[in-house]
Amino acid sequence: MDEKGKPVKDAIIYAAARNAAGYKASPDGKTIIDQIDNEFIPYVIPVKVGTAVHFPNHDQIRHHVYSFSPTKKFEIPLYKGTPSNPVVFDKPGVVVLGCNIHDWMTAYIFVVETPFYAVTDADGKAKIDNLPHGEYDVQLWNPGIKTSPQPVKKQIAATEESAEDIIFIVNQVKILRQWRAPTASAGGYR
Ligand SMILES: [Cu+2]
Repeated sequence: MDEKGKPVKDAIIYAAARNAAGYKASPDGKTIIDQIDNEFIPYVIPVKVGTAVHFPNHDQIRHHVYSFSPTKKFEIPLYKGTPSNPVVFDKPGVVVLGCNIHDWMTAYIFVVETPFYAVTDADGKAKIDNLPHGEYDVQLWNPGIKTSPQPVKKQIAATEESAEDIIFIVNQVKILRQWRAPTASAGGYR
């Protein structure tokens, strides 16, 4: 929740083991950021380092996907359909996506070194399932977070029987999303 107690949607929580040398778990399934009705879906997505992300375009018009973020710079020039090669995110950090044609199209890929993560829903809640035994640092990130003076971090001990509730109070700035995608009722493109 934020300082006023309102739920914070689209926040990523992730748990890093305090003692593990590294995780063997590899990302399961295919990771996709879709383009539907001139928006990226989902708006925020956590992925583990090394994950290949596919960027299919399900619109009838072309999009031009890019990132200038130091974590991963890339672009997929104007295209329709599914590009043959996914993009591999090989460093932890934030990647901000944009589309060269549609300024309002934005999404965030948050690359982490752990496979244990979840994204908060409209109620501001998220649940990390199947955490193996151990001690974890649980951290939170979302696009509007102010991380100073300290990143948000809490320690938990996961055991077989227990589920632990953690509440994060997030100090954040409001993200102004410039424009929405045009809708039929809004009269098309601006
Ligand atoms: Cu576009």
